[in-house]
Amino acid sequence: MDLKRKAGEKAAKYVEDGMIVGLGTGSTAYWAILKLGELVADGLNIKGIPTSKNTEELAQKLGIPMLKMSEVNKIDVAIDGADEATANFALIKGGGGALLREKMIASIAKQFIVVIDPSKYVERLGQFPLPVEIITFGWEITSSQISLLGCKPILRRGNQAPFVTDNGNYIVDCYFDSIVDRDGMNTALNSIPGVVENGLFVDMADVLIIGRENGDAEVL
Ligand code: ABF
Repeated sequence: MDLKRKAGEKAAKYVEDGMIVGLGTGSTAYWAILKLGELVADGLNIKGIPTSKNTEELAQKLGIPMLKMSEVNKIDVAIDGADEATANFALIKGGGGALLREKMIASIAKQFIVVIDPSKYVERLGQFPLPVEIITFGWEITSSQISLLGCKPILRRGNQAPFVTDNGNYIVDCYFDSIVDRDGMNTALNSIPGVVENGLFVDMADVLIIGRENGDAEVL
């Protein structure tokens, strides 16, 4: 079985009847949402909070009832992917462009479950460029301020035009050699005027599930 699928379906097992579930974005969280769709069809009573418009469309197609973020103040379980994850559950997220809503949902989840394939499991964060969501106004200035933190920010583009997030903002993908002080970097980035949020998720994940070739997915 596909390693992403193994991880995603394993995560779906953490969801119980009556829960409010954060539904992540990306091709690994996809499998958890697909499994939840099957369980809902079999009578599981849950409400989903999607982290992106793409996920909202998928959940809608699957018949998973949803709530708006404004209708909840707590989430029981959030299931989402990541671009990099370390043994102490530090994450880089945002390759899918949904990091702001993902971080908001992860921050109010009682249990935040991250699902990855083995290629995302790294010794140290930073090989993957760190996505940073910034407002469009004066984005060049914001980007140059970010570069002073020791990285090379590149405006994310989709077929020539700048990529625009579900929140109407831009993303710069920031190339660091490596990110040692994750807490410090998270704070430094978010204190730059014009930065909305960044893809460093530090001390947020509760469970890390890795799809493995042999046997069941590994749960850390
Ligand atoms: C999303 O999942 C993003 O935060 C992250 O970039 C992406 C990983 O995608 P995939 O699971 O497709 O590798 O939550």
